[in-house]
Amino acid sequence: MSFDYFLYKGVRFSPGSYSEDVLNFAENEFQVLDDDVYIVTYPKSGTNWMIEILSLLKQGGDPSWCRNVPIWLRSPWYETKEGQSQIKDVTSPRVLTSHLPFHIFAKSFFTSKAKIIYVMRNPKDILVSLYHFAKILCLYKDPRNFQEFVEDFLQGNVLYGSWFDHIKGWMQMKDNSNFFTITYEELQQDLRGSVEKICKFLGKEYDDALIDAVVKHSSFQVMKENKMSNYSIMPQNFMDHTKGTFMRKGVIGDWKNHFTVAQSEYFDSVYEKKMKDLNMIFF
Ligand code: PPS
Repeated sequence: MSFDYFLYKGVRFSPGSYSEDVLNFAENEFQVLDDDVYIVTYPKSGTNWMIEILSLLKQGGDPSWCRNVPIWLRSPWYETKEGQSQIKDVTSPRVLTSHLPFHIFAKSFFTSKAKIIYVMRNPKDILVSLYHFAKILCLYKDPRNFQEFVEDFLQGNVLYGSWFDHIKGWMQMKDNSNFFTITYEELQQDLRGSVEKICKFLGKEYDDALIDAVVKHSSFQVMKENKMSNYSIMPQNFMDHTKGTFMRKGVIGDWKNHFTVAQSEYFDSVYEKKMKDLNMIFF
C-alpha cells in the first residue's frame, strides 16, 4: 500500500485505522472496567485464536456466537478507529483486544482490577506470518521482498513497532496477579491444558464438557471454515483476498521454510543483543 506510517510515542501506525487523536484517547481517556479482560499481543502471535477461546468460554462452550458474529465485533481492538465505535455493543464482562505496547496502553488499566492475557510466539514465525499478512492487509506497507522485511521487522519499522520492545515492555507486568502469559506454542502443544489454565486465571469454573467444547470449536480447521472467524467477509479494499488468507498455515516452525541460514543467524545475533537482559527463549 502506498502511504507513510506516522509515529505515536516512537511507534509506527498507519493512517487508515489510527490517528493521533484515536491513540491519545486509547491511552489517556479510555475507561477500563474492573471486569474487563484484555487480549494483548504483538501482531500475529495468536490473537484471534485467543479471541475464539474466550468467546467460547463466555458462551459456556456454545459455538453459535462464534458462528454468527464477526470475530472483530466480539472482541474489538480498542485502539483503532473502528474498534472504538464497536465497543459500545460489547456486553460485560467485555473481552477486548489490543496490540499496543506497554507504554501506550490505557492508563486507566493500571488502577483497575481488569485482567490481561498476553500471548507470545516465536518471533521468527511471527515475522513469516506478518510477511504474508502485510501483502493482504491495507494497514501494512507492501513488503518488497523477504530480506527487506527481515530488516524492517528487526528495526521495528512495521505497524506497532518493535517486537523486542513489545515483549520487554510488557514483561514489566509479569509478576502482577492480573497479568497472565501464554505462548502460541503452548496452545499448539497442549490446548486442553492451556484452556484450563486460562479458566483458572479468569476465576471461571469449568468441567470436562466445557473444555472439550472450547478445544473442539477453536481448532485451526474449525476457525478456517468459519467465515465469522476467518476474515473472508472483510471488504476486499481492506483485505486483498486474492493475495492470501488470514488463516494461513497455523503451524509452529514455518520460519524454517523461509529463512536462509544467513538470515537466521543474523536474526539470532540481533535477538541475543536485544534480549540479553530477559531470560526468555522462543526457539
Ligand atoms: S493478527 O492479525 O495480528 O490479529 O493475527 P493473530 O491472530 O495474532 O495471528 C494469526 C496467526 O495465528 C494463526 N491462527 C491459528 N493457529 C492455530 N490454531 C488456530 N485456531 C489459529 N487461529 C489463528 C493464523 O493462521 C496466523 O498464523 P500463520 O502462521 O500466518 O498461519
